[in-house]
Amino acid sequence: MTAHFDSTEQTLVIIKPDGVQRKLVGRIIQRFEDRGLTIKKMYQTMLEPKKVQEHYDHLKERDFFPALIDYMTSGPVVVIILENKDVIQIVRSMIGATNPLSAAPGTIRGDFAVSTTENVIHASDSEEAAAVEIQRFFHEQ
Ligand code: IDP
Ligand code: MG
Repeated sequence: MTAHFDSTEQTLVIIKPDGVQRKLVGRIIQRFEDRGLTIKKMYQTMLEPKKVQEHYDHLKERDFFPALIDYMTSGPVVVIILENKDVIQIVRSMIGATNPLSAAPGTIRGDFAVSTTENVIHASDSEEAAAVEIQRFFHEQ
């Protein structure tokens, strides 16, 4: 195994329906390219409720879960694999906190979102999550 292979990591990003509807796709991708990250794969689709339920399984007991599923299936999303050394942590820091009160200005959520639910973007939060999510959203590609 080469050092280059060892140092390369992938993460899964979803530009959520509000991001696509508000025509933020170009500006969000620009941020990733400006940072130097590599876009490996990308497509636009309408998500099936079943796939969103799977994706947010860790939240299924929460009262906002039905609203979250409705929101995520309300319009097209853009699904992206980004690649770079340490890309999972880099992208999490670029998207900002889930709570809009904590999402720092300069982050994607801090610049484009004021809602806890409709917060423009998803990104994998660990190596384990990234592997599962890439398989979930790209196994047919
Ligand atoms: P993350 O997207 O920052 O990783 P998670 O806790 O994994 O945050 O939650 C997944 C998504 O569920 C959030 O991005 C947001 O759309 C929604 N969500 C999370 N917590 C809340 C909440 O307290 N109220 C409403 N929606 C929430
Ligand atoms: Mg999460």
